[in-house]
Amino acid sequence: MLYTIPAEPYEFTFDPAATALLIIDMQRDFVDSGGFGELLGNDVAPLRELIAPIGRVLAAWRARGLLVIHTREGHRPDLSDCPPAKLARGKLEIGIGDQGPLGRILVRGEWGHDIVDQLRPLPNEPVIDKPGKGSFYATDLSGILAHRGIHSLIVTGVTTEVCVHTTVREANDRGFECLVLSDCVGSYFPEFQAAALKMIAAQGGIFGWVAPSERLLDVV
Ligand code: C5J
Repeated sequence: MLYTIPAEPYEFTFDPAATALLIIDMQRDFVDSGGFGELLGNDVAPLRELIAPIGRVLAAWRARGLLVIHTREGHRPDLSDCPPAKLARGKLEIGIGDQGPLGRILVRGEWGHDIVDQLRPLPNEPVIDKPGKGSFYATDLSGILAHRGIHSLIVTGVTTEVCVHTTVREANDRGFECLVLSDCVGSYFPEFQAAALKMIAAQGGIFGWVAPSERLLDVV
């Protein structure tokens, strides 16, 4: 059965059975006090505001028995999958792999690397550990989506202009139709949030569609 909801730049039509909810990088390192995001000098409050609306979409999606996929940005403890350029970037005093208040920053298995309690994955929900910003690069996401017959993605998470955008662009080039939920993606920078959302729906939906989560919750 197909559903159609109002969106920018025009209505978004999807088959729930062929659609996955993607929750990108809702990790303590990005949204909690003491995490990497805050150590970089950012205010994490705008990102914490996403937990409630994402939680509502997650609950609705789970209630329908539909596919939920979570991602986490991070690296092996020996950092062998982290490009030296990424490690060096920013000339940071405390950066990837270093000990921070929430454990070693963006290192798999550490407290800060994991997803916030409120959005904790269920055992049947795939968690994609990605070394990059995009969710497709160097991961098995393509295979998981192909095996489930997924061709549309409902995209949520952080940050809008970095990992959300990179993922949506990767997905778009692979033929997926992406709906980005405007109140379920967030940035540390309000001006980036506004521009990043505009860029997705511009030029006839060059990367996809944008709508508030209530439009989706009206139908699922
Ligand atoms: C960043 C992300 N911002 N998940 N990662 O470095 O967007």
